[in-house]
Amino acid sequence: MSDTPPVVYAGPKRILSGVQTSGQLHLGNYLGAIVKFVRLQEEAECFYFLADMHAITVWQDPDKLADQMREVAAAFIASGVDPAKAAIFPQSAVPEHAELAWIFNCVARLGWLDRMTQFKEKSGQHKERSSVGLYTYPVLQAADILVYKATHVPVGEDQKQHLELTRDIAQKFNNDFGAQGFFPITEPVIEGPGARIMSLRDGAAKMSKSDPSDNSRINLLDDADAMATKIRKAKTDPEPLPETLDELKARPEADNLVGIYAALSGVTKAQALTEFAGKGFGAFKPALADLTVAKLGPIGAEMRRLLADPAEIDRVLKIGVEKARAVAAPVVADTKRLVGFWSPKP
Ligand code: AQP
Repeated sequence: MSDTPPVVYAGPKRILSGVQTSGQLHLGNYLGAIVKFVRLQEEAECFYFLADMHAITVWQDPDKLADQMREVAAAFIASGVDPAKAAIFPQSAVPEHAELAWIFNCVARLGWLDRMTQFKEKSGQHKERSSVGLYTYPVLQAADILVYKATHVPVGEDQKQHLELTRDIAQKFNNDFGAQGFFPITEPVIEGPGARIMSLRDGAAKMSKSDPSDNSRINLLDDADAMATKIRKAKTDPEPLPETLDELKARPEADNLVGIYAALSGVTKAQALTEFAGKGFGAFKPALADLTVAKLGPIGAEMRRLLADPAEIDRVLKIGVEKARAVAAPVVADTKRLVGFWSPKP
């Protein structure tokens, strides 16, 4: 063993996250990720990308993909992400993501990817008919993060395993190429009651864009009536809300609705329970619907306003691409040098 202490990453704090451009954004994306994007932009340099390359790991209509991407951009901005503070850009417009992903494909081990539960869930019974991209998706995700040497990644709990893979890839790259401290060992930012929002129809399933039932999720572009109706119809049980978190945990649907209430009002689940313990869903659901409409209604309205001027969104994205490439290009150049790729003699 060498006496030299391991070199730790000494670069600046940087935040990176992305959202797939695969359909309408929902409350889970908002509470699990976008709310944190807004908070973190005050703390460090931020890069928020529109994950169109991840989106095409399953079929996307080419006539709709660019508009879906603008919709996610509009959701970020309408929620309070400030393009003057954070770079917002389409993943496919920064080729360094794909370039680094190939190198990482050669660093990551098959056994690591075989353990990824999201691939198992998304490929279901049809593994051999899934795209190769769906399988290597977490490797591209590692490249998305490390191409900016991001130190912190705000995500929902479903992404925890992928973040662990990113850390493994960074560590193995640093070891293999004698470059300790070159890539940071990125920290996930997963916290609070919004980190895992469940389907309104099934407390055991994650709220998801790809759930065939629209009633399972609140979309950011739903109108007030649709939001209130979905909450009114949300699956629950006949009991009044309990006093303790332990009792709540045993009732997944009630737990989810209380979690949504807590996350939207910026309190803990325990605090939300003190307000509603002993009350039935007849009292709780209308309060939750009012809160949801009050929080998300203005975001949907602002998204519609922004989407009416796609050229303005594109202007913001072009600036974001420039900011992103200015950081990503030198990281890829350094990575290629470490790998030993050719560069012309000066
Ligand atoms: N239900 C959720 N609760 C909390 N956070 C969530 N996120 C997604 N669903 C929830 C977080 O939102 C960010 C963007 O996710 P994504 O759209 O890139 O991918 P996803 O996790 O696969 O989201 P969906 O809605 O489930 O999409 P589909 O159905 O297309 O797979 C991430 O930070 C994620 O954690």
